[in-house]
Amino acid sequence: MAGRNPHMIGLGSHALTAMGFPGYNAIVPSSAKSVANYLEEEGYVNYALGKWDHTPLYEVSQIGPFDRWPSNEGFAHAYSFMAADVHQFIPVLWDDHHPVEYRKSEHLDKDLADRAIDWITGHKSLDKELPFMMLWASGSMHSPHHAPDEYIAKYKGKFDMGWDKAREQILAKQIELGIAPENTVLSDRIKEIVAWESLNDEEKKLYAKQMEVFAAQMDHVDHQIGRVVETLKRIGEFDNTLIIVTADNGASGEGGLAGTFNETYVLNGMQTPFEANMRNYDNWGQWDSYPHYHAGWAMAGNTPFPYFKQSEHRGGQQDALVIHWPDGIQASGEIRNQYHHISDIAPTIMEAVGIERPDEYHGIVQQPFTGIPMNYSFDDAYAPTTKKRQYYEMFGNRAIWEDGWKAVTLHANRMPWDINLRGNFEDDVWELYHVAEDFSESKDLASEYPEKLEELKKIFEEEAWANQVYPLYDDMLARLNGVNYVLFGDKKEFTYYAPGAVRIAEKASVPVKGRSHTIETTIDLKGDEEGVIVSCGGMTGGYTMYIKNGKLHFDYNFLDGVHYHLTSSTLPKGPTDLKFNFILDTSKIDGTLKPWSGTGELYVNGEKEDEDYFEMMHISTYSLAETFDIGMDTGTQVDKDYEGSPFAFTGQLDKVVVTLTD
Ligand SMILES: [Ca+2]
Repeated sequence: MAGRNPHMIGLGSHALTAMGFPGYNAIVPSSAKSVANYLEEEGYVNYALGKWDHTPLYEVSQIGPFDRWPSNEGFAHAYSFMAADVHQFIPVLWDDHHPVEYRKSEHLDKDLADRAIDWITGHKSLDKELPFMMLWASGSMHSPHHAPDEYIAKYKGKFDMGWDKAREQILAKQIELGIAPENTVLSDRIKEIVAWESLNDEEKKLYAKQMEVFAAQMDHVDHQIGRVVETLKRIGEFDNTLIIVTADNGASGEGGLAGTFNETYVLNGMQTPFEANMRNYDNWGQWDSYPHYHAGWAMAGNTPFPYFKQSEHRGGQQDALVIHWPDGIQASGEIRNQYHHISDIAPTIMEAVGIERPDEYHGIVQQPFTGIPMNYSFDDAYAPTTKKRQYYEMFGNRAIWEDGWKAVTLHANRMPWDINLRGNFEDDVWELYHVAEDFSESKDLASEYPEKLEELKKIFEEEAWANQVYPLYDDMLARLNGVNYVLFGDKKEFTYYAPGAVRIAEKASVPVKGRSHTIETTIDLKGDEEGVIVSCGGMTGGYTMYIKNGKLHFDYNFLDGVHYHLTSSTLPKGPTDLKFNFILDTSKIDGTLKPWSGTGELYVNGEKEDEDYFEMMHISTYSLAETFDIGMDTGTQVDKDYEGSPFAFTGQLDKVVVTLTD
């Protein structure tokens, strides 16, 4: 949307793994406003729906700042989840600047299509001539892979052939359609992914189901996009609307070598045990799972390319792109092979609508676009590529493309399911591909053309320095973990007042992970109240303190397989002090990133009521989208003991004080 290289706008990494250098700070500069800002200046009304994931989470609250929200990035309206992903059946959403109340959904993609249809039809009723732009960013096909039951049923048995045969079938189809050249060689199976035929029956059964659910979700989101398209046809706006469809940067291998029923395993540096996945076989893809498929299916999804999302091999950076615009493009149903980059989308939109990038935006000089418009290719299939070169960098993986040649390195040979692995950048081995002839990066020419490789590496250096790529870093897990701590410095005491302290991003709430702490409140108990006092996280992990059946409960949910649960005896009436105390076990800390441990204690009026040793606790993330809430548990529930509602507290809750005691 910004038309500049990612490092030039502070997004060389991800807002969740930001660090204090210009290429990675997640603070998009005012000198690089988005195409939506520029169109808005020209009278467009813009709408954003679905995923909005580059705002640092500590800015996702009612106090902002809103500089990096849709409202300040050119969108008049937004209906979004401001996170990397979200539960599709119990979505945590923002409606402009307001948190949407707890609700269940048939499927979020349907809601996003419904809202798009509302906005388009309303807009065109009010002013037929007024132009609009819409960013419709589904959570699909990111994890969690959620689909309606009837869609999942449609794909039963459809992937029993396994990922190896699937790759062959997909490539054959790509060649038949003309998407891949006829001489395309399938890249080698990644050695970390075992051959499908070597799996046992139980493994095949689980992994086939994982892909069935993925396909079901894809089918469903495709149907929802179709509903929006049909609406444009119905109101006579189809031919006149420029539609651009593209996908995530490669199929994701973050599900690892067994897939996962709970994606937060990988976010805490762990792999999901096969048995834990198998326990979720029947509900895979339903509301009480949060799944991601086996990396073998991501490999198949990236056919014919090697590796996955995150890598700078083509498996992590070659995407399908569809551009449809009957009134602006004479060609129809054709294929284009010019080399372009995601940063070329914004300049293409600007050229299509006939608006030039302003030199200044609200008095601030604007960086030139690094992207190049693609419009020249609309009606000329054989026009030579106008792009000269393109660098790539993500988590230390690097590549440079120039004139049909590409040099690329996979940092530390790290796979996307192993985010804790680090290495020396100097030790990385570069490969060389002539992608103009070798579409799938199947033949490494590094030893054959060492001079060409050195020439490209030199160009990478030039581009890297010119685009704020340095310094490189690869400590993703530590950074993911660290955001929560740096936000608050030495602050020890956090007071949260009812009822307003809700929808606070996990990473912007009191940093209790790996810290001794207390959670305390005093309530004038009448005897019949129940509900959540404080919660953070949800079904994928977190903690919650609540009253049910006259007793105080504290539940720590570690990756939805292990719960540590404390319960008091029956509570007294009158003003009562309720306290959870956690003592970190420092003897288990050895400087490596592995789950924390410690003792949890529950107190009522100063008397200890229960205690337990919490053996496995998150080092990084309970959830990507769930929040910290006082007086309820929004989104999904931490403890299934009260599932199905926010379980709002029915008594008189004044405040909750969380104190870091280490
Ligand atoms: Ca929750």
